[in-house]
Amino acid sequence: MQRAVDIIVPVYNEEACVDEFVDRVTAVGLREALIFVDNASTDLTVQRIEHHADIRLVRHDRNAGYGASIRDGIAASDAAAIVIIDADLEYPPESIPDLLAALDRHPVVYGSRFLGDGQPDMSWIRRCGNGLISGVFNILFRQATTDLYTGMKALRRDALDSLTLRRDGFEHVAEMGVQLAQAGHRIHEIPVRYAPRASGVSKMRHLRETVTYVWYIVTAWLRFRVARRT
Ligand SMILES: Nc1nc2c(ncn2[C@@H]2O[C@H](COP(=O)(O)OP(=O)(O)OP(=O)(O)O)[C@@H](O)[C@H]2O)c(=O)[nH]1
Ligand SMILES: [Mg+2]
Repeated sequence: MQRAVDIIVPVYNEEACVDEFVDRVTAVGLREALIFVDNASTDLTVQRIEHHADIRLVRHDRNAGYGASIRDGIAASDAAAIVIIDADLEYPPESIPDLLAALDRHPVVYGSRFLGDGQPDMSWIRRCGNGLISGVFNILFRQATTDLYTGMKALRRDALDSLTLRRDGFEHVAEMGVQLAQAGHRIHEIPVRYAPRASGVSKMRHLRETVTYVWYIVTAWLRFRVARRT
């Protein structure tokens, strides 16, 4: 029987977060929906996941990138809907039911860090980078997102089926947003409470990443315009 939902969790060197993450997803009654995708972690992440013998795990034998992890998680699922959520507990697993509730009315629901009361605990450079990425995306693809680069979202199968994802790295996020918009989906957002990672090490170079993603969005828009004219 088709599952109602699978929760895809990309994970790379997050040994400190796995147990708490599993406990918190279990507490909201969604443990059996979990699919971890390990991206060739070099710490004890895999052992921590395998300790929970009932939980599904997809493994990469080399670090294939965040986008490749999401693709492989999607390929491992035939559920009617998927949730994608980072493993590092920056996004609360307790908000997954809220995403799923909104999915009843919208095929695509993103959890926005910028819609709640007050501003998230985030440096100004990250805040500006996020604003720039979402702003450029909104203007070019006629959307109204506040947080395109959120690490927490949910998609119904009809929206998933409109995607042909190819990007291996974090530009996957821009690729998914662009393809959803091109397929005519409106990205609906709900507020999620964001807390910067309390454990593990940040691997992001945010300024460089922002330029890369904005460039991806602009060139995708140009290609889309050219394709529509020919
Ligand atoms: N950085 C990184 N994360 C990966 C990779 N593969 C999977 N992940 C997971 O993807 C999720 C998002 O990655 P993060 O490094 O937390 O990205 P971020 O939230 O923008 O950056 P931080 O501020 O460091 O938390 C986490 O659950 C990672 O464990 C990878 O190759 N690199
Ligand atoms: Mg993170």
